[in-house]
Amino acid sequence: MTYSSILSSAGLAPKELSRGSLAVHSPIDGAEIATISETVSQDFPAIIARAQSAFRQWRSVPAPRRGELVRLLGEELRAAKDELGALVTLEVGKITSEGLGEVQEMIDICDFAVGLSRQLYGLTIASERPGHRMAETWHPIGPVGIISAFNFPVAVWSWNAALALVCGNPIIWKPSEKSPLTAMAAHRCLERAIARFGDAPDGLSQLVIGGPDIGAALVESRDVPVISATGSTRMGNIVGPKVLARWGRPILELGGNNAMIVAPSADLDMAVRAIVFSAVGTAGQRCTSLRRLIVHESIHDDLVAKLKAAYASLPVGDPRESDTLVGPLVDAEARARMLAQLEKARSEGGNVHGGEAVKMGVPQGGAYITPALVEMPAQTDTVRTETFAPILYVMRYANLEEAIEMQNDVPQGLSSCIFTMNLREAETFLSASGSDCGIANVNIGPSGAEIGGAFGGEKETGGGRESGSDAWKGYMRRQTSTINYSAELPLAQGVRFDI
Ligand code: UN1
Repeated sequence: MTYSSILSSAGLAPKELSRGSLAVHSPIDGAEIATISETVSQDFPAIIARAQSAFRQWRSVPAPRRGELVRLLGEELRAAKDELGALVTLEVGKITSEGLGEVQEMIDICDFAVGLSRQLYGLTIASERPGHRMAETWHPIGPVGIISAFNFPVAVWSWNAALALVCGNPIIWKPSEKSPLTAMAAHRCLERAIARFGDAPDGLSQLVIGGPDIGAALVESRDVPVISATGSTRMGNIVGPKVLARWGRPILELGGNNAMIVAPSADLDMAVRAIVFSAVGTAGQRCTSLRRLIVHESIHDDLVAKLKAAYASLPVGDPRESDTLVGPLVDAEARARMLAQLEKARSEGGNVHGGEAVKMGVPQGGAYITPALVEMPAQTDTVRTETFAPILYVMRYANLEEAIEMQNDVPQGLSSCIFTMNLREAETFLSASGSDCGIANVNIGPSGAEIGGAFGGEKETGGGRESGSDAWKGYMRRQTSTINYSAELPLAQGVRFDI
C-alpha cells in the first residue's frame, strides 16, 4: 500500500494533509507524509468555552447513556482497526502486529468503559448519629485535557477518553507533534460515533494540534480541571506543578526504567522470550520497555549467552514486512541519543553488544539500529537514566535482597518483574518490602499490560493511574453527603451547642 492510500483509507483527505505548518514524517524512511495546520493559541478561549458548555449538558446525561457513546466508539474502532493500525505503523514505525495491538487496546478499554458506565459506584457509610445516613457519590468533574506521546499515539488517549466520557466529562486532546495524523484518524472514529449517538453536545471532544505553546494553553487553563499527560519526566516536571498551582488535578504517566530480576530457579527459555519482547519490542520505545536485567550470578553467563544468540537473529527492518520484529526508531535524534548513551555506558565499564546503525536491507532514511545488550559492572548513572531506545543493561546479583534494592534504586517507578519458580521469592518481590513500582509481575515481562489493571507508577513516573481498576475515580469529583431524616439535630463527636 502506498503512503497516500494508507492515509486516505484511514479517512484523511489529501487537502487537509498539505495545507499547514506542521510537517509529519514517517519513521519508515523519514519521508514527509503531510503538512497539517496547527491550532493557534488565540483560539483557546473559544475551545475551552465550548468544552465548558458541553460539560453543562453532558454531566446530566445518565452514565449508562454516556456509555452508549463509548460502545459506538468501540464499534467504529473495530471497523477501522486495520486502517488505523496501518497508520500507526506509518506514522510511528510500529511493526504491523503492534500497530493492530494498539487499536485492540483501544477497543478493549471501550468495552471496559461501557461496563463501567453502569458501575460508577459510591458508598453508603454508617453514621454515628441516629436517623442519619451518609453517602459518597461520584460526579463529573469537568473538561479533561489529554496530552499523549508518540509511542502509543492513540491507545493512551483512548484510556483517558473512554473513562472521561463515561464519567461525564468533555475531552480536549493534544497529541504528540510526531503523531497528529493517527490522532486525527482516531478522532474521526469518535466523531462518527458521536454522529450516530445523535444528541451529544457540541464540543464534547476537541482535538488541538501543535507544539508546546498549545500544550501550555491547555495546562494553564483553570477551566480544565484534569490534565492527563503521558511523556517524559522532563515534560511532567513542567506540567505537574503548573496544574497544581491552579488547583487542577494532574494525572501523570512519565518515565520508566523497568527491570526484571531473573532468579536461579527461573524458566530460562520463557525468560528469554519475555526479555526479548519487552526489551526490543516497539524498538524499546514503550514506557514499560525492559531496560535493566538483574540476573543471579549462578545463571548470568548462561542467560547472557542465550540472549546474545536471540539478539543476533532479530529481524530489524521495514515495520510493514510480516517477519520484522524491530522497526525503526521514531527519528534520527532518537538513534543519536541511543548511540550517545551506549558511549557513556562504555566509559562506565559497559561491554556493549549490538547497538549498530543498520543501513543495508532497510528503507533508506529511517533510523534503524540493532538492539543493544550491555553487560554492566554496576548500576551506574547511565543505567539509572531512561533512554527511549532498545538498550538492555545486564547486571549480576548474589541475593534477592540485593536484587530488590537494585531494582528500586532508580528514580523511576513504573514497571518491574521477577522470573522465579520459588514462591518465597515471588511473594517477597510483591510484598511491601519488594518492588516499589506501580506494576510488579511474576513470570511475565514488564511491558504489554492489559487494560483491566490500573496503569502507572511511582516516583518520577508521576504517580498517576489510568485505564482499569478504579482509575476512573481520577476523572470524577467525590461528594460526601450526610442526610438527617430524624427530628433531632445531634452533632458529631457528641458536641453540645444548645441555643
Ligand atoms: C506506554 O508506553 O506509554 O503496558 C504505554 C504496555 C502497554 C501500554 C504502554 N499496554 O506496554
